[in-house]
Amino acid sequence: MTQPEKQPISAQTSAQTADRPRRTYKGSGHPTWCPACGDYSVLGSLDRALTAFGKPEWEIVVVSGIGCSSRFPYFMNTYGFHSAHGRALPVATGLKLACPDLTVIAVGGDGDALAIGGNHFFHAMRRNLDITYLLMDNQTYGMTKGQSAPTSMMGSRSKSSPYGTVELPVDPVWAALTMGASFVAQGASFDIAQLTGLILQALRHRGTALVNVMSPCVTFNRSLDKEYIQSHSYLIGTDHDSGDFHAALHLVLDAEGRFPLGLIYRKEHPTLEERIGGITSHAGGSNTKVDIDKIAAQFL
Ligand SMILES: Cc1ncc(C[n+]2csc(CCOP(=O)(O)OP(=O)(O)O)c2C)c(N)n1
Ligand code: SF4
Ligand SMILES: [Mg+2]
Repeated sequence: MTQPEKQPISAQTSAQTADRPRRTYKGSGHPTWCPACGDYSVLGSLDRALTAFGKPEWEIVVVSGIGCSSRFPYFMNTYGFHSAHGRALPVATGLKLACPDLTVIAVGGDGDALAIGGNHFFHAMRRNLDITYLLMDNQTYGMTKGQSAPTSMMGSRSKSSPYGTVELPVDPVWAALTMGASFVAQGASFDIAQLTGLILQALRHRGTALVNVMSPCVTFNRSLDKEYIQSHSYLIGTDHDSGDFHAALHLVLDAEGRFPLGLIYRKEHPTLEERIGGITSHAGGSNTKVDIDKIAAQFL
């Protein structure tokens, strides 16, 4: 694939895509995930969703923490930021506030999002910054070879819990809804068509959009496989009103303990950027954009 010419960010415009349409947002290198890892399908789904979204790659940044899933930015042809464990969301927050025109996509695993990054997860959900968050839930710490994670099922055995976990799991969907997220969806890595649609809706949503993806770790957690996910989930019906918060909570509290797949909740309200912009103008400040090339020139 032809790589785009490098230009200063300020000189690049969306119009450039008109004469050079992109076919992929994936990088040229082959991902280093294990064969059949669920994260491959998430990468493919994001690639398809971005193609439909239509922004050029230099207006997109993928931010991650640490973990197998957090290696994502290496496999993309967009800007990327591989940060520290649990810190994808604070980095994404800073980026979006500094460069509001960028499409910011945070990605990471269940450990990154809900253990070390749990604090950031909850506050990001209530702040409603205009970003998309792809959470790849494999119910384990894949990168460090299979310890129990906050989403691991109670009683499940792992290297760190040889007699079975004794803690209740966190449900990222429930957590996001109750912390005020304005868009919450859930997909499975093996259903690329549905996942692509959910990611596209998340990208188009104005506000924090969480897409929780059941993405099996075939090496260290074989109990969460396609068969398990299919038998413990259900597709959200077309009669569900995604603007109804109570109906969304009701979906998650399925009487048979199954988890919903599809768009669970969506309601637009002012974003963090808009609310901060309001404060800045009240305080007599300016929302003028900084000249990033000028700042970069001081250090390069
Ligand atoms: C501060 C810090 N603590 C611990 C680690 C070790 N560590 C690296 S990845 C990881 C967990 C990854 O699990 P998850 O976020 O679920 O990603 P996965 O590998 O499953 O995709 C841990 C504990 C670290 N890198 N940094
Ligand atoms: S260890 Fe698990 S999560 Fe990591 S790449 Fe392999 S299959 Fe995927
Ligand atoms: Mg994990």
